[in-house]
Amino acid sequence: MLEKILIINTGGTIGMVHSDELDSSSPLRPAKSWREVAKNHPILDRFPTDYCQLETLIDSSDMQPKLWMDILNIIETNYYNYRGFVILHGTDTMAYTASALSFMLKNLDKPVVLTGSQVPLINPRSDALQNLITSIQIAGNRIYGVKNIPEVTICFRDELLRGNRARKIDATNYFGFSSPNYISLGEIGCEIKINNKKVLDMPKEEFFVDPTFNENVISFEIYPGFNPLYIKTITEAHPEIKGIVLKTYGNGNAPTSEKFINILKEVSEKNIAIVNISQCATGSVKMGLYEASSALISLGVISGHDMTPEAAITKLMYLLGKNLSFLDLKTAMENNLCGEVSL
Ligand code: ASN
Repeated sequence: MLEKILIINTGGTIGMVHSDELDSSSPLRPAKSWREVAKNHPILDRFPTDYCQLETLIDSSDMQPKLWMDILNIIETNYYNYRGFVILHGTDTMAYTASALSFMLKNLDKPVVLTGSQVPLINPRSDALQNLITSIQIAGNRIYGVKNIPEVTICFRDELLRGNRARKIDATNYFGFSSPNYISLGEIGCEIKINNKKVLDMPKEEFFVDPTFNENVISFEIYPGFNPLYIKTITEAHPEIKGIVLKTYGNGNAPTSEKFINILKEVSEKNIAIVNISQCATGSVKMGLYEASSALISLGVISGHDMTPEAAITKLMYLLGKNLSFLDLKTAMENNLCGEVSL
């Protein structure tokens, strides 16, 4: 039985130090090495882990699809040597990385748990230690009596969330993340209680990495006064753009003006996929429920249903990388790939 968990460090607050060691109000930057920050926590040596890190540790604001490929490479190379994987990651873009990995790690049959913290591990009041140790225990599953969770998850504070359903919702408080349209996979209190019925089934086929990706996607959030000409101008100036994620109102409603509709028509005639997701924190796009979304249906706008923006953007990038026909792209986008959407 494989005992060990591989910790993959990408950076983030969890391993940060103050740029001026003597000034605790100076900006935080990633430490050069994990040892530097973990040395005061010998308890971490008690867990059966190996450690590796990206070439450069980053604030997750610098996360890039290229680094997702590096993470995928590490997982692929080490997949059969470890019980599970814990990815240390900054909270700012953790939900994007979790979503992207969920689409590209196919037939995952072991846990990939992302975690980080709101306060660096070196700070005495940090939330890092609890988040890290719980993540190691979840990734180590049977060793610690936790069910095997064959998914990409985010473990933060007192919840285990499906990665492609999670959002960073708080920049200050320790709970940090939520999964607005899907129930938590687990509650983390004195015990770790897994909501078994909500966890993805074990895959029947063999694991593989599917790293197709086309990042030429742009996202627009509409608001009263939004000038649709911006969509036209930007897509004309950048013909490489292949997909738009449009954050609309409520159930997927958008302005009905001729100007707005005509511009979307022009854009979709250029084979740019337009995905409709809601600005609301919870609930789903239901095009056709109101007249204010009926025209979008006839333009071939794709429904993002109740996907998070992070899931919709990374799923679109992933599917665009496959050079599908428009119809196949629309079908794949509107259907469930790995638990990211409720139908
Ligand atoms: N800026 C940090 C990051 O995303 C925030 C954090 O990790 N709490 O890397």
